[in-house]
Amino acid sequence: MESTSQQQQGGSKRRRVSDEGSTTLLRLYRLPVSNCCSGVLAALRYKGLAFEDCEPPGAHYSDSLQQWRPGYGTAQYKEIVRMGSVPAVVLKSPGVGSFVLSESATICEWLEDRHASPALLPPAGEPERRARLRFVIRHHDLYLSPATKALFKYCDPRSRAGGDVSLAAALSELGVRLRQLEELADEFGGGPRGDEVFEGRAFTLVDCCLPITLLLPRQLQTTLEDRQMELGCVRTEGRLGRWLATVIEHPVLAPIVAEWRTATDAWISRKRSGRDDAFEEGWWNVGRQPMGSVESIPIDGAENAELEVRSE
Ligand SMILES: N[C@@H](CCC(=O)N[C@@H](CS)C(=O)NCC(=O)O)C(=O)O
Repeated sequence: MESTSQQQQGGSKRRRVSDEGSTTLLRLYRLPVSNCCSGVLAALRYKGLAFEDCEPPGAHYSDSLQQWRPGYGTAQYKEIVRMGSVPAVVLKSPGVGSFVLSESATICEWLEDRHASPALLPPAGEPERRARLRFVIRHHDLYLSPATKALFKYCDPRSRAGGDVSLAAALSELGVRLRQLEELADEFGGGPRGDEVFEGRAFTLVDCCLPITLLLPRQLQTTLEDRQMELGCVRTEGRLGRWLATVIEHPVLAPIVAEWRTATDAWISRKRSGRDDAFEEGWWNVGRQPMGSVESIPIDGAENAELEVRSE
């Protein structure tokens, strides 16, 4: 973003992509309950980029579901974002027009290409190191996240009535994917930063994109506790569990985790009620915090010196 200006204030880097009246505007469409949105949000905040923090337009009352629904998947939102999913970004530059992108991993990699510093991937000169991390994110997007989200419907007691064969299969699939991730996390062990960051060497896109998904099964546990939920939870004693417990305290992630917990707890209790009318207008904004301003984020360039030095 050529028009981006950088400010040094109190030792923190703050960069504006969007200023009132300025040339370039970055908008993020997201919802606080969405695990897929958290990675993009974390990457934007880590890089200190300001953006317009928006919900997808098109919220409505669904006659068929008999509940209020947020804007994703609607025709109105699809006019802006073809896939209809969140997260999505829109970059508006005069003379260039709108650039629209969805799919969280693609957005994160685009941010990395546009705003190389502070870096969230190893430099291009280390292709295998980059590829290993991107594999972890691909594993999350293709396998872990869908397996986790498959549990959502069982929060509603109406979905659990009449036998749990499909829930057992869903938990088993999630268990397989989690054990694969635990093995991957072990392979990354032994680096200079220990279990503080997934790679063991630097804070990367994996630290941005995975934590919320990994917190989800525990959050759902109250609902499904009598149903072998342990199978679908990260083991606290392993490297993956130690990393997860540490990384969610990172100043970039902590507010995102807090917002997500509030939103998700509220969503789960609605779902557990088994009542469609519990999903009243605006439920998807419970707990929502304005995240687009970067004023309060301590971005310490030295923190990721390992990536910064190498990318120069
Ligand atoms: N692989 C996608 C998944 C996005 C996704 O499934 N988002 C959900 C919310 S968590 C959504 O927008 N669902 C509604 C839809 O796709 O119509 C990504 O990482 O961006």
